[in-house]
Amino acid sequence: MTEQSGERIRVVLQWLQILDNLEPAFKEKGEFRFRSKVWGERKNGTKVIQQTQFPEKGYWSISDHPAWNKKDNLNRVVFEGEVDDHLVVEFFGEELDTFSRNDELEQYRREFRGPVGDWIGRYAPGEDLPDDTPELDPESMSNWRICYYIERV
Ligand SMILES: [Ca+2]
Ligand SMILES: [Ca+2]
Ligand SMILES: [Ca+2]
Repeated sequence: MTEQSGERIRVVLQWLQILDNLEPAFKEKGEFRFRSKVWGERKNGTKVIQQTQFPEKGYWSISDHPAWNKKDNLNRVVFEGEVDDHLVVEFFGEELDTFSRNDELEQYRREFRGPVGDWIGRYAPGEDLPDDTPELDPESMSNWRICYYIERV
């Protein structure tokens, strides 16, 4: 039996943007921590899964002021590996609070199926629904937005 070989890809987070800092109105910045979970089922029945956490230590102070609420140029590789015809990209974010439970950002999840070539590209707010309702784009969530790309390695 020959080993069926998949395609090697990389998923890279480019930027994220906070629309609601999940803090009381007088507080300009929230303390954010993020993680990603990217996984796929292989044709041989196994699963590939890679999880990352960022920042590696502590948190990022991010404002939700429209002028400076973006963490740009992250270029963070959240997955690099071989896949066949299935991939799920998930991002999670939480805002740390000292005296109460941390607040959670809306969870991001997007599932890709079929030929890998169909997924290669950039995923950002706006490009799925360019005309009418950009707020319904999957990368544009209720309290944050993300942009990443999937590329062949
Ligand atoms: Ca909070
Ligand atoms: Ca806080
Ligand atoms: Ca999009």
